[in-house]
Amino acid sequence: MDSLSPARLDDPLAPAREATAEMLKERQHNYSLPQPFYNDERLFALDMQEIFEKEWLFAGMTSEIPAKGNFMTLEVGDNPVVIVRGNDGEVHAFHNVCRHRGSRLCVTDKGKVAKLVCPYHQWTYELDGRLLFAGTEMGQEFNLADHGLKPVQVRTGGGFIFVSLADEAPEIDGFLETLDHYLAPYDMENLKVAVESSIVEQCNWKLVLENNRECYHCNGAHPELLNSLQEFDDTDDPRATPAYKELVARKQADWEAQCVPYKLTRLDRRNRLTRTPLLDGAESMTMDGKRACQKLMGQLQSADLGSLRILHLPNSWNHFMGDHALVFRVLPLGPQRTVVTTKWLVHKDAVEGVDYDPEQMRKVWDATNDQDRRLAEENQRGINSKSYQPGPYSETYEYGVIDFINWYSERMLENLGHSQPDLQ
Ligand code: 3BY
Ligand code: FES
Ligand code: FE
Repeated sequence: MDSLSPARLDDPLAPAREATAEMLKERQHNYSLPQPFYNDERLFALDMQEIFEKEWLFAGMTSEIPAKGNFMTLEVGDNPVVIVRGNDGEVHAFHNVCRHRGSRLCVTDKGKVAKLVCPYHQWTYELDGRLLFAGTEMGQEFNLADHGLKPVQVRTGGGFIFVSLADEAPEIDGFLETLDHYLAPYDMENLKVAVESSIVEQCNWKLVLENNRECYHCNGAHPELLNSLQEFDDTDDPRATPAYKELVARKQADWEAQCVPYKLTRLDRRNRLTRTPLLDGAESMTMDGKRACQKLMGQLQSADLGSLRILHLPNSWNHFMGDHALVFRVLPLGPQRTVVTTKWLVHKDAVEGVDYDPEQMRKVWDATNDQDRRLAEENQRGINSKSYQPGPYSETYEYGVIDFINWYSERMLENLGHSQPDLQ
């Protein structure tokens, strides 16, 4: 090994690794995390190395790259990634880094190319990552075959694309099969993005997830969302009322008859799927509860399908209604900066201005995202105070947050080479 290889240098994060493991072992269960988890540079670097570079991350939808040469890009911390539909029709992913001098290769969010051509000196790669052309000036010894793009692991299921920068990524087959099953009615290859938004939140990524995992704040914060959303999504929720349970039983009988999957499924503690009714009478998450797109997704005959909710830790939650779907992707930018991308999906043959008005469709979640951004940013500002100390989560209202923090803590400890102390 080269004597200057980073593996031979001291790990500058070594003290932070030990301190992090100690804090996690000693943390008070069912309490928010100590301050450094939300604002420290070293903790952020560990989150990127140990969580975001090791887990499967939601990247986008297969319908966004329908034809060969269609690509999309994303940044996992410092790691640019490109996902491309190959000549073989398969989805490939690579480090978006040229093998010449390391320039970023694809510089737009999305596009379509015949080959991947580096903007710097025009080295040219096939869609499967092979280097095809490097000019005539690289000398006799130069071997194209040694300079292909570095692959990134990629898997698809139910129209979702996941990437992992890990050498050995966690098992994901069960989740992909479950997604195929739940999303079969939506004909996921035949969707399109009707609206897309990316907002940068001035807060740690875990505060975005924590906020999303509870509806304790909904009454105070989300008047538009509560025109259609039930505050809980599970009949086992300690707050579920008899009226909610009766509504669920009625709707589940309808869904059963329509062969639409609905059962609550949890996999590997990272993934949770469930179909839950919206407020009685509402068929979509819109200001008035009416459908936002007249053409339903897939072959669906009814829009009265509630919302199929899909959670994928660490970086995605989703809502699928009958007329449109919402997919959410969270990517950390810094210890106190996170980008949240939301896409509104409709049937690819739905016609803008005829079947749907994007301005109407986006209203509820534009408002909700902005409200959640403010809440998470205020949460961050208070946490940065020298007076902050971890506070207790409610076991009835915030069990989703408890689950997320327990999962995070367990993954982090395991990846740091420690095991999680028993959760009482
Ligand atoms: O609807 C959601 O995606 C989450 C869950 C509860 C509140 N929040 C807006
Ligand atoms: Fe890509 Fe030179 S860095 S061709
Ligand atoms: Fe919210």
